[in-house]
Amino acid sequence: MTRTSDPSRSPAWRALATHHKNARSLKMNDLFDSDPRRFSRFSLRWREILFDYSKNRITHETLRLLLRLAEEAGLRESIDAMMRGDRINWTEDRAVLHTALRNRGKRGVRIDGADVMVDVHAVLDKMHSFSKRIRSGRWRGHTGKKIRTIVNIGIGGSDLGPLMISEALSPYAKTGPALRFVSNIDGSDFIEKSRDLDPEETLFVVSSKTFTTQETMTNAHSARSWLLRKLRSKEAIKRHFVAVSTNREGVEAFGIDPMNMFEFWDWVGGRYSSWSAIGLSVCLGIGFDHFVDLLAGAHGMDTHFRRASFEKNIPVLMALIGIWYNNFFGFETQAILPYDQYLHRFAAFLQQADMESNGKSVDRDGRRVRYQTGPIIFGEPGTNGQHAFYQLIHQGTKIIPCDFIGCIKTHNKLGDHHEKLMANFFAQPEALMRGRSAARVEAEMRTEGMSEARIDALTPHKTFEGNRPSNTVLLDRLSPFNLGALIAAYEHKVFVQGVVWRVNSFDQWGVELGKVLAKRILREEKQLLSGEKVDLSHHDSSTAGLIRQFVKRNYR
Ligand code: G6Q
Repeated sequence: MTRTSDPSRSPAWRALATHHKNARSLKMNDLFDSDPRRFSRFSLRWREILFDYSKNRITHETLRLLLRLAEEAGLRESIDAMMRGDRINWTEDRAVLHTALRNRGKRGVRIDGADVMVDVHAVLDKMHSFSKRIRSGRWRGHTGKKIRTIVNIGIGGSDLGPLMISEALSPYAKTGPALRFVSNIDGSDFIEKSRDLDPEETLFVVSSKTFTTQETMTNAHSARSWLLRKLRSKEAIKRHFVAVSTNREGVEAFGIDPMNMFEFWDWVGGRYSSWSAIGLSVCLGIGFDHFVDLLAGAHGMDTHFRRASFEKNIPVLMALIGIWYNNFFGFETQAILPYDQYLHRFAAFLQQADMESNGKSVDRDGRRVRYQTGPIIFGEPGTNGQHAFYQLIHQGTKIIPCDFIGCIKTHNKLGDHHEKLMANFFAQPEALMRGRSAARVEAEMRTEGMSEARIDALTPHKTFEGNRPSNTVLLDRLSPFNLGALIAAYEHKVFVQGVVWRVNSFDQWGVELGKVLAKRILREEKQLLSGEKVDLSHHDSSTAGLIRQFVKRNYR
C-alpha cells in the first residue's frame, strides 16, 4: 500500500482528479438509460435499511478509485484502531470507544489493561433499575408524588443526540414520563419549559460530561432555585435531581447524591455520547428495552462497518461519495432531508456530528490541509423543506448533494397522508436527477395554448437542468433498532471522511476561543452595569460599541 501524508498527493487522489475530468460531464440520465440494472448495482440492503446510491454522478470506475483512496488512507487499520481502543483522539490523548457502549456482547475492550466493558455493563444495569423505578412510579418525589416530567439539562453533545432520539422514538414513549430538554443559556428556554411544570412531579437530569459547562450549570442552578422556591427543603434535591457526568466532585458539590450519578468516561466524545448514560433521559422516556434495541441497532451497524467489504459497506460508500463531491466537484454543502416528522431534529443532530467532527483545517501532523474537509450540513424534514429552500437545490447555481431518508411504514396511519408523503419522497430525487429540458417545457406550454412570446419568456425559468445527485435511505420503519443503525451509519461516514482527510474527528478546539472571550466580556458587562468604569480598548471598535450599547440601553 502506498501512503503519503497528504492524501491529495496520493496515487488514488491523482487518479480520481484525472477521472473527474471526464466524469464531471456524466449525465445520470444517460447512466440509467445505458444500464437497466443500475438501481440493483448501486444499492445495498442491510437488514431493514436500503441504501440507494444510484442517483450519483459515479460509475464503477469512480467507485473503484474511491475505494482505492480509502485503502491508501489505511481505513481498515483505522477502523481496527478505533474499535480496539487506541488513543486515536491524539490532541486530547483519548480513546474513542462509543462503539463499546453499544456492544452488549461478552468480549472485553481494554484501555491500559482494564476492561471498560465491566463499567459499561454496570452503568447500563443502573440505568435499567432507575428507569424501572421512575416509570413504574416506585421512585417518588420529595412530597411523595410520582414523577411525570423529566427535564434534561444539557447542551451540545449532551442535548442534541438525546433530544433527536427522544423525538424520533416518541411513538415508543407513550407510557413513560414526558420529556423536555433545556439547553440554551437564554433564560427563556428554562422559563418556557418549566412554566407549566409542577416541581413535585419533575425530575431534572443534569447531563454534562464536564459538569462545568456554563450553559448547563447556569440552567441547573436556576432549576435548583426554582425547585427550592416551591419545595423549600434542600432534601428535595435528592429526589428531583440526578446527574450524568464524568465529574464526581462537581456533581457532589452541586448537591446531587452520588448514588444518583450515572457515570461515563473520557473515551466517550460529547457528540458520540447518546449511547452512554447521556441517553438516560431517552431511556426514561422509552423504557430500557427500547433503549437496548437502539444500542443493538447501532452495534449491528458497527459490525457491518467493521466486517463488510468496503464496496458493500454503507458508511464507507456514503463517505466516499461525499468525498467525490466535496473534493473533486467542489460541492461544499450536503442536505439531510428526512421524510418523517419524527426525524425533525435529525439534521440538527448531524450538523454537530459532522461539522464539529470534520470542520478542521489542520491535519494530524498539524499542517494546514491543501484540500477541502467537512461539508456544510443543513436540512429540514420533508415535505416542509420543499416549500422553503428546495428551489435553490433544484435551480440554484450551487449543487447540493442530498440525502433523502424515509420509512416504508408509518407510525400513524391517517387517510392517505403516508402515500402522499412518500410520493413526494420519491418524486424529489427523481426531479433533481432528471430535470426538465427546455424542449419539453416549451412543448408543454404549447399544448396549453400559450403564446410564443410568453413561451420564450418563461422557458428559461421553467427549465430544470437536472443531474443533481442524491442518496436515498429507505428504512422499513423508524424503530429503535433502525434508528440506532442509521445514526451509527452517519457516525462512521464522518469517521471515514476524517481518516481520508487526515483530521482528528474527535476534538473540537474551534469552540474554545468564543468561550474564553465570552467569559471576559461577561465580567466587563457586569462591571459596566454596576456603574464601574471599564477600559474596552482591547476590543475592536465594533465589539466595544455593541457592549456599550447593551449597557447604556439597559439602564433605560
Ligand atoms: C461534543 C462537544 C460539545 C459538548 C458540550 C457539552 O462533542 O464536546 O458539544 O458535548 O459542550 O459539554 P458537557 O457535556 O461537558 O457539558
